[in-house]
Amino acid sequence: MKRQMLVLLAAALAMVLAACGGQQQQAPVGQPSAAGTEAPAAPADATEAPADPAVTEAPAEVPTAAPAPAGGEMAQPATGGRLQTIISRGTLICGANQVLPGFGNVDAAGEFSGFDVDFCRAVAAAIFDDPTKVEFRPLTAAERFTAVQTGEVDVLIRNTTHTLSRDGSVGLDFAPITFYDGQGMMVRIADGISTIEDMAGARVCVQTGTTTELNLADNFRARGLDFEAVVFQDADATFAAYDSGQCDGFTTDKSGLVSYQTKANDPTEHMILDVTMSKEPLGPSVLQGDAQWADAVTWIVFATFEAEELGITSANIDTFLASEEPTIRRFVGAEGELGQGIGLPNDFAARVIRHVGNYEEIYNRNLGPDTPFNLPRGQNALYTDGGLLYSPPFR
Ligand SMILES: N[C@@H](CCC(=O)N[C@@H](CS)C(=O)NCC(=O)O)C(=O)O
Repeated sequence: MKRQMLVLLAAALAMVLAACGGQQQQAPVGQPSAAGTEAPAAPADATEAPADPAVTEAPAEVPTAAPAPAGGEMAQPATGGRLQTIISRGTLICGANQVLPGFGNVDAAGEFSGFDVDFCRAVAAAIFDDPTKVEFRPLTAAERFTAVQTGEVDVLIRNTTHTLSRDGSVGLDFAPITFYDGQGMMVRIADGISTIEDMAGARVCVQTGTTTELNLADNFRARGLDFEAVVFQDADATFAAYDSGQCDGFTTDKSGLVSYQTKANDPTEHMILDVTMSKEPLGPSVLQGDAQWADAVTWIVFATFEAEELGITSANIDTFLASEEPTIRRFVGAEGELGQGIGLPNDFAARVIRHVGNYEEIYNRNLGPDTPFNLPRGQNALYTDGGLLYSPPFR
């Protein structure tokens, strides 16, 4: 009965989205945006996503008998939820970025790579014991929330800031923050700009459908400065306009600035101001109302933090499998049934670490000293190293 109601609600939601086009309004290219009026990321009606947990939370039911994949125990989701859909399909569909080297990028051969992309692979590894069982769905800033709302993607892992409105009216549930970021500003060194205060009357290139657009207006208004936002729907077009001299500044998350600087005609001509214009905590999100699926993604992320804290890596994970230490035994699934409680195999964390690595490995592979970005860990260090990453106990 509850499931029937859920199906009806989902169908009604899909019809509303289809009727509305499910898209943001096209921002006029090259026009200043009305200050502080970022189009809502979702059609107004989509904000009525079913939120009654009594209706939408999957009850803990008998595990289904889906065929076990080669390599181990099958995830045991409650029937009917997103996790069951993914297992039946045999692949995870991950909403990703395709234009942001270091975070989410696609090469000429169609191969995706990046920090966010590795978290997609971690989720696939936990479910299928195979990090390749993931289909990447490239999404622009404007497209991303509709893709979650309509169920086109199972999870969105694409430099997306956790905000109240996205958690609330847009209808998402966020997993833990994987990258603590903040908005920054890129300018040409030759222009002699060293602070935002030097930018009175500046033209700033910014992508619509982002927190960036709103923060830009807030920051300049708070300083009493005039500016002209030159708004684009497309990220590469936004940067190209700046790079070709149409704007005095280009603003986005600092991670995005570092990434885009590598794409500039001459990266050495640009600098990133020493200012943080906002908090941009980036993390994976799923459609609100499927508590089990949200829990699964949440604990897959935590597993990468916990492994780093425990010193468990992709290279040494197998030496930990026979550990006598209770904390380790629970983490690798040698003891207890922690995975089962969230619909995953008990060794889900070991799978993630074996195939994709712990947080430090994921970070260094994509953003660390051996990459063009060489981003210091900063707030993205473990709490034991003065950062903000902290996993609750695996018990
Ligand atoms: N974190 C911000 C900004 C994320 C964002 O979409 N940034 C742009 C500029 S770097 C981007 O990745 N665009 C890629 C695209 O739309 O294809 C948000 O969640 O709104």
